[in-house]
Amino acid sequence: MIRLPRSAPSNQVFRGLETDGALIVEGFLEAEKLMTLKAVVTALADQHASGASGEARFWQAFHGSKTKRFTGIGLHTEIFFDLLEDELLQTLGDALLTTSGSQYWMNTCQAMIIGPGERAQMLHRDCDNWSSVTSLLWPNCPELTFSMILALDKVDEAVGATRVIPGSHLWLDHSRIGDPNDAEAAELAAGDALVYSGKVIHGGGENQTLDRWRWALHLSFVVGWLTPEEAASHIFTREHVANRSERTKRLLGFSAFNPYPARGGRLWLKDFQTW
Ligand SMILES: O=C(O)CCC(=O)C(=O)O
Repeated sequence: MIRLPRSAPSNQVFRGLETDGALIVEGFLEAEKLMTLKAVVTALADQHASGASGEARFWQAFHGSKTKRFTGIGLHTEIFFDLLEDELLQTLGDALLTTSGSQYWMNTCQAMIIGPGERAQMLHRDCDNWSSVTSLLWPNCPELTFSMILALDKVDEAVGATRVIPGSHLWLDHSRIGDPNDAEAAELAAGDALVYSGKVIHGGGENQTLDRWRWALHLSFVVGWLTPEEAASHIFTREHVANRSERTKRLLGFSAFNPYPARGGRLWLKDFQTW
């Protein structure tokens, strides 16, 4: 898998995504912020049980019965907002997600803490969250979403590193879901990030350990004309975003969608007005 230092020019990262569909950015988050973020997520994890409670069987299996997942990280730390403003993520988002419309949302930001004994997650493409679009347009589907998995601690294969099939974003057959034997574990040092296209086949790894958790944070973005996974504007209040940038407001759903220069109507309006 391609590995680039955080200092690499963003066009190299972009090219890596184009060729492989996924790559590792080493040292994505600086040590001090990483320590704070890890402390916040660890404290929150204590308040969350493993498994997807009260959900349909598919989601129980998809999320993992021994895995803790939770959102709303930005209610507890400013570092969430720093990530939204991150220069590299902004450059990638602008390059990848604005070809089919001028704006995009945060899709979700969630802790993904894979517990000891968890089975490997099924391989999948994140863009199939919107499968009614992907199944119609594949293989000519625009990029709908891209994601980052940020390691809050060392993430090795044994603990459940994300498994990726590099190049699978270019497969012509949408029904081809890949062979787990072809997947590579994206091993990360604390602070490294796996960045990947919504089209690339991947899945959380099996946690083969008896007592180690896979500490990671997922952050993803989605084009502005689709509904994001997480209803951020129902999690954060107007006060949370009042003094923040237009970008952050837009990412979290506190701003209308204007499709200019692509064709299409304005969306997410208030009484026919953009806001
Ligand atoms: O936990 C991981 O490494 C990946 C999880 C994932 O791909 C997902 O839940 O969509």
